[in-house]
Amino acid sequence: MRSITPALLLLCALPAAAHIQLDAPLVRYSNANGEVNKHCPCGGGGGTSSCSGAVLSDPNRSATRVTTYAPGETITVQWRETIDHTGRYRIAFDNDGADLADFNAHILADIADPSGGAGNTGSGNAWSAQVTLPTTPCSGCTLQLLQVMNNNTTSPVASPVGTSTYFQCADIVIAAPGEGEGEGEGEPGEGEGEPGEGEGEPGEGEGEGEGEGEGEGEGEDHGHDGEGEPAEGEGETVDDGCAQGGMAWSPAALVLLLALRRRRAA
Ligand SMILES: [Cu+2]
Repeated sequence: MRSITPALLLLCALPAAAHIQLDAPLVRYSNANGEVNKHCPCGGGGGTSSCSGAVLSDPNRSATRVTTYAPGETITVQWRETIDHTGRYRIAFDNDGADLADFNAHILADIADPSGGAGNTGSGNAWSAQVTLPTTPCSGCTLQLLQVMNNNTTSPVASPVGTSTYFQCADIVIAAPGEGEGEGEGEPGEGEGEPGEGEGEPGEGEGEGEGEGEGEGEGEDHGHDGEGEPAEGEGETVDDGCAQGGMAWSPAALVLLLALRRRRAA
């Protein structure tokens, strides 16, 4: 037996292999440095893999590893089963934070995880599932993926409490296009459309730049939005541009500014 113990310890100690790795949306805790699966409810932080302790929430939301979706959007969740276990996968949602009770109350998908390490995509151990997000915007919401090791592939998991489970979470935001972060730019944009036309007034830098963009038409909107329709939405259109394509604005603005300067020079 002595010879076995060291071997088991070695296996358990190998940190590199996770049980599940959430690839999309971006996971809260990077899997780059080893497994982050064993703490209820998000894999890292406190809590136990059986959710049996006092910790059933994880307040460590990431400030930067966040993915934004539109209300009611259907998204594709992708993950890999890096250590095979038989049971269920469950994808759940919490509209405010990461609390097990809330995840249990808002299950988006529950999928059989048969024995064997094959995924459901036809590509190795890769899995994917589509889920539809709620229609209510939220700024601190969380998506949770569970690999429940209960050898039961037929019964959905109402709660992982008491069952050996592996966890991953993704910090997300649900925002109506247009509401976005509403950066400073957003508003100018709106104040706008008309000014744009009224416009020409050359004078002021950015304000106008944007003004014109819209005034004149969709052409430009598309330019920074990438999305055609918005052009008509007027107010919102503009917002879209700023909220989602913040970076796209710069080139457009620069072009306009350059154009203005040339006019002045001319
Ligand atoms: Cu295991």
